[in-house]
Amino acid sequence: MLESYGWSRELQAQFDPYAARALVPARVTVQQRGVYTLVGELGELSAELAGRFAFEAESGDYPVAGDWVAAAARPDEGTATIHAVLPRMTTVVRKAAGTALAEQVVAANVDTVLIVTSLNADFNVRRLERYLATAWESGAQPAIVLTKADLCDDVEGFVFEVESVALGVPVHAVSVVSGRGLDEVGSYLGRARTAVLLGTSGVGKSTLVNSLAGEELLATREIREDDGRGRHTTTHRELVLLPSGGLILDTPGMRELGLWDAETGVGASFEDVEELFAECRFGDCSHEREPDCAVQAALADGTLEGERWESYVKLQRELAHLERKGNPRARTAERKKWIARSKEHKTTAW
Ligand SMILES: Nc1nc2c(ncn2[C@@H]2O[C@H](COP(=O)(O)OP(=O)(O)OP(=O)(O)O)[C@@H](O)[C@H]2O)c(=O)[nH]1
Ligand SMILES: [Mg+2]
Ligand SMILES: [Zn+2]
Repeated sequence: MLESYGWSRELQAQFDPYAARALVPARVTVQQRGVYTLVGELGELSAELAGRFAFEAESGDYPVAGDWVAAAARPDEGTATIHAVLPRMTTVVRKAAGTALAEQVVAANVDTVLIVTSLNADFNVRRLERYLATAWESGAQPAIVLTKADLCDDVEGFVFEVESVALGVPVHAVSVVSGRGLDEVGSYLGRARTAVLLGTSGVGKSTLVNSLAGEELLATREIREDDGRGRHTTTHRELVLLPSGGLILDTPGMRELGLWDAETGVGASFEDVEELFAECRFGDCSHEREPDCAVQAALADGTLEGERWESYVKLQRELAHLERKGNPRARTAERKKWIARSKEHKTTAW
């Protein structure tokens, strides 16, 4: 059971001290705000952090999907309490640019980082480079997956272009419609091998997981027609055990700040704010007084600073205004000003 999730002798050695405290080893498969799903010998358990752990841990120490943890299990209730995270073999971290922000760990103990981009969208070299840097720093091996090959007239040209940016990194063109390239992706997913999918919303990450799983395990959704971008269908990180015996970790696509990202290359300075939107109950939440609004919740518990939220709202308003005036130069200048200012608070970018 544990072995099929990648348990090893090395991990067992690291777990030994906890065994004496009547804790059990388990792997984190789902990570949502403050609630985790664990798998272990006792099956699936819903877990929270031990108070002491939460108190002592730095943010980067918190468990993430893919982590191995030592937990006190209550199998009758189907619950557990996480007391420790075992040392990570690889760590996928979202880069923090600027100053104050602690780095965000996205996934742990993955063998492969699959960088997913779609063949029917604009190819963004800078974004690819950011993902590649993240992958190399994780300790895992990167590979690039170009999805929706069935919608592209010049797959070879695209592959060539990507290969010339990502020297030495394998590039796979795939389509869930024609089945092209699925075996190649499958080659990273042998028994107990773990891969994480990283890529913008709507590129087809969850669809790929379903296709490899041979069933509709995860929700997927048509991308928005107005701007060709996804809508954050996936809202949490989830590790899925495939029939091949491999494990694949689906993640919510990071929405790019479409207006400025491509132009300035600064990256989405407000990604941490925009990421919250995926967790609101309503897709069209205005983040004012809707029920289950993640922004309001984050403001209430202090994880989002009021000042930062106001900056974001103000920026959107000003950009919309400049957009209406149709003055591209003023718009670019405005963005730069805001980006500089937002960096004084905190900045995240891939
Ligand atoms: N034609 C075609 N469409 C695809 C392919 N793969 C995915 N799609 C479509 O792309 C859309 C978005 O797919 P998702 O799997 O939801 O995208 P995602 O990357 O998981 O998006 P987020 O969860 O928001 O990060 C869906 O309508 C899929 O049917 C493909 O190979 N060919
Ligand atoms: Mg998805
Ligand atoms: Zn909201």
